[in-house]
Amino acid sequence: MSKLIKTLSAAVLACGVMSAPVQAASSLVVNGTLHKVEGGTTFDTWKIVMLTTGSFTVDVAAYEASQSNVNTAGYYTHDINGDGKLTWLDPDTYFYHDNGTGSILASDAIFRCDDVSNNCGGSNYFNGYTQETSPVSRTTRLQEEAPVDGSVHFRRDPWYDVSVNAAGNYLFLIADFRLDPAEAAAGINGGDSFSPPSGGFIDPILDHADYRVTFSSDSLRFSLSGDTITVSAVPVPAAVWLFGSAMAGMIGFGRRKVLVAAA
Ligand SMILES: [Ca+2]
Ligand SMILES: [Ca+2]
Ligand SMILES: [Ca+2]
Repeated sequence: MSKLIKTLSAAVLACGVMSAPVQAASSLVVNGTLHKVEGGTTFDTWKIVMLTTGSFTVDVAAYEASQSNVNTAGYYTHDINGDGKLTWLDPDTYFYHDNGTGSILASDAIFRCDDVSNNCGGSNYFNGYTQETSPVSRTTRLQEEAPVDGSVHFRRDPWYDVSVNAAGNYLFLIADFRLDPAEAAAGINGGDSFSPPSGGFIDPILDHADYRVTFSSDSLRFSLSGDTITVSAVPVPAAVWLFGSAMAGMIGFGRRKVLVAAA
């Protein structure tokens, strides 16, 4: 075995030892349930720790019918989470700064996205942020894309691409339409109720509503611990570094031989 092949073999062996199993994945699905309580409805808060800048997609599926009125053409119901029940969350999502205190402050609100291509545009930023200046910005997907996003409602479930321009700690809030920053700070979506299809839907479930959120990215990785979602860059495998080093060594070795031969 030549010295070069031995070097490469050693690199591959080292790689086998160093590349520990990576838990982070290119997509992450979280599920939750919001509840009707005295005075309104609950909302959920997920922490998002952004270790890097980059882009990812947020895709919410919740409202378990294709239209909000049973008489609308194309109306059908679909049990998204397969629990045998139809529930009626019209999801409203928000990004906030995570101030680390456990309290949600209106002054930390960054943006809102309510629906596919609705209440998800330039005027739905808070605290003076704009699409251009926000540390986290988003661009809605379009209604005509909806058939592939896992949602069934014509637009109620938000679906958008997030651009993280500053690494840091953020909060992702999901509520029933709509959760004003003052309500988020107060801890309850005041006076809110879930919205079953109109037009004669019989005996709707109104005490709770379920949701599913899929985070995905071509260039970032997600991991979940409790209610904290950590988003990181795709790690460069140890094998790549070691192979690169070995190749550099080979090139240097080859070059020295040429120089010696030329002398
Ligand atoms: Ca269901
Ligand atoms: Ca919505
Ligand atoms: Ca409200």
